[in-house]
Amino acid sequence: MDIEHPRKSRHEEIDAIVEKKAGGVTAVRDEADKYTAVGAAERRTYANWLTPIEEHFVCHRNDIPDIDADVWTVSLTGQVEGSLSMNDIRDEYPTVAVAHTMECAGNGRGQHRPETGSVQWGFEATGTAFWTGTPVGSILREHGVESPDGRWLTAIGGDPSDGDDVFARSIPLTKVFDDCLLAYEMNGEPLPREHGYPVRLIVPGWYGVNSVKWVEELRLMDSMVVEGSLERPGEHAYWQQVSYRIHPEGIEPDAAETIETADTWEQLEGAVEYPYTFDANVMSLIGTPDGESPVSPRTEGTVEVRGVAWAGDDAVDRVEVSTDGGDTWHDAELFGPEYAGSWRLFRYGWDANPGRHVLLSRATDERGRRQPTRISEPDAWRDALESDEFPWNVGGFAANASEPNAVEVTVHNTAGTSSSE
Ligand SMILES: Nc1nc2c(c(=O)[nH]1)N[C@H]1C(S)=C(S)[C@@H](COP(=O)(O)O)O[C@H]1N2
Ligand SMILES: [Mo]
Repeated sequence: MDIEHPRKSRHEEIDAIVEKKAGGVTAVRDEADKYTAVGAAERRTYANWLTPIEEHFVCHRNDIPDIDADVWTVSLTGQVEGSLSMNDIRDEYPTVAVAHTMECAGNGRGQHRPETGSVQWGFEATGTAFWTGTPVGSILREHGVESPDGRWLTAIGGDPSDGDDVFARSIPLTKVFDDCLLAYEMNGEPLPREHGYPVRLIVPGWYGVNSVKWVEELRLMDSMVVEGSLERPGEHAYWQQVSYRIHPEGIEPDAAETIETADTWEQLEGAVEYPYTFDANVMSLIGTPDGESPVSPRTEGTVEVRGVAWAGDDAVDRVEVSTDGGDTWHDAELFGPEYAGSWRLFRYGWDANPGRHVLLSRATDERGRRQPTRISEPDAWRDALESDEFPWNVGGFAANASEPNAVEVTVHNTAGTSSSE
């Protein structure tokens, strides 16, 4: 889908968000000029567990809708029927708060060579927030839906489309019953407009695209959304079946009604021919040192290397740090808050010598899957995995290679000497 005349308001919207977030985020290059995309402004965001709203990335395709929460409703359609006001959502059901590491499936796209189109994210399109809201499972049970039965729930955004596509994403009902929520608060604040006000879906541990903002309809179906699934005009399945799929150049993936596994890595390993971006692949980022200024060891002689590591629905089992560009690796210690679907902090006491060093981190999840070293050449496709590489793909999705996220650090003084930092 090509939009030939991007709207002027794209830039106004980006400028307004950057200004509102007061230096916490910056605009990200988008050649096609189609997205509102801002990312964490500094690597240091990834030295802390909770991402403040002002440092949390924003990504969406359409204009932010102007919504009056007093009259907004979420309709239940398909195999379930109902209509919920914001008061219903807030007052008629249990309230939960979940920690969720949200990563845009396009995070790391800018690391693909040759470049792929769209938003050139480095590593800044990820963050962890607390989201407060109502379990979608409670709403569905109250409306007579007893069990998943292999079905799917399609969430539809109320954002006006600038083409004729509808922003609709389908989530397996098992996942919905497990832990999905309709969120109306972020880090204890009312949901900001750009993050989905007044209500959004949160799919814990899954790529950001699944967490539909400005939700206006939840449709219970036997299959994922395909063209013709919805009772409304427009293109229904673009965001599910065309975009956000992982495939090599020159391929137009077929639309599937259902798939065996939503685990993105399992799909990449061959379970699905052209994978859908659902749960997040194992990934890690160093937050400090951030490479912006030289560091000096603490009195006992070490520099603390600190960062975050996550693995979607899976737990992080291990994080290793290299301080010599990947030649040797050392186990880091995991610490801090531990919640399903959100990242862990890690730290490593680095015995640092003066000079310039290249620092890397790589995480392994509880299933033994480790971040690959680099992104492959364009034609490798799946074979890349066997050479410890992530398959270059034309949409630049789900990349989790360690090397492109390296940080170059200068160490000034050795232990015991005074520092003027
Ligand atoms: N309705 C709607 N929901 C959306 C989008 C969108 O364009 N429209 N973008 C998705 C994508 S691609 C991402 S990465 C996340 C980003 O959420 P955030 O802006 O709150 O960080 O929202 C998702 N939800
Ligand atoms: Mo995204």
